Amino acid sequence: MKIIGERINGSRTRVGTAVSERDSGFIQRLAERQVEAGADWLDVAAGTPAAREPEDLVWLVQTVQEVADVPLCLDSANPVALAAAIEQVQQTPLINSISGERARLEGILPLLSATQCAVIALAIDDSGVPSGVEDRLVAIRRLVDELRRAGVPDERVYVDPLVMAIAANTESGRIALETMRAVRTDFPEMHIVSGLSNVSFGLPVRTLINRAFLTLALEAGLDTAILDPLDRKLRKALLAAEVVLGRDRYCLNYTRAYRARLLNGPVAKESPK
Ligand code: THG
Repeated sequence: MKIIGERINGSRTRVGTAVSERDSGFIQRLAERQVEAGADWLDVAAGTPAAREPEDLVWLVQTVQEVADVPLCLDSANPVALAAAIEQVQQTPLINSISGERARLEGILPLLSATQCAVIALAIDDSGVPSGVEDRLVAIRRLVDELRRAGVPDERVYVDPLVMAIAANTESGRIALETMRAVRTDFPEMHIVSGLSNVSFGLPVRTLINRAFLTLALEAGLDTAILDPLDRKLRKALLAAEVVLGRDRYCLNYTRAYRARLLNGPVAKESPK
């Protein structure tokens, strides 16, 4: 399982302030802590109006790269901001994201053809997020056709089935999971990615729902998640689920985490040599 650290997102109040005040120390601490906690990519989202976004995203990319040695996940729907950010990256980034919406497709496809960037492909088109599994697969297949025609190899595509709030529709969890299974079967070379927080929106104790969803999604084919790597309980649920699914060779990650005291509270000190 690969992790995209989600915390550097300008839609969060504190991060939005740091972006507008150019508080590089705050952003860099967030970057360092997420990498230490195991993030494989850092998501960067400026969350500012389109006119400001290119400049803000470029600042975020430069600021984060001064302290973090992982690739970035460039989180924007704006092709101008994405193109400017791509010019600055030190490692091949993941573009977050493209969709079947015409304007976005036409703006972002050329960036993919011209570079080695990987891309997150959202199950959404000009008529919105399709409601059922079959409709969602139709949208995904159309988008996959466009990506393949543009010469983007399947292994560079991360399909995001877009999980919706269960509080709004009790079928939302099941629809996302079934979409994942179908994508895994139909496009075995592609990756499957998802954010976790939408699923629990509007319910109490959201982290509990997020953990249940993550565990089930892993089994359904999720290989990459956009989440908060600093959330200890989520990390523990993930480590345990990977052991159960046989995806942790020799249970090495799990036992390492145990020895690093990440799984339980403090344990007795080892006796001195
Ligand atoms: N798929 C893709 N990209 C995504 C998402 C997705 N990018 C954005 C989002 N979803 C994932 N990123 C975040 C970043 C921060 C928070 C949640 C998701 C967050 N949320 C607080 C909460 O949920 O309680 C509230 C915000 C705040 O603190 O103000 O922190 O699904 N491809």
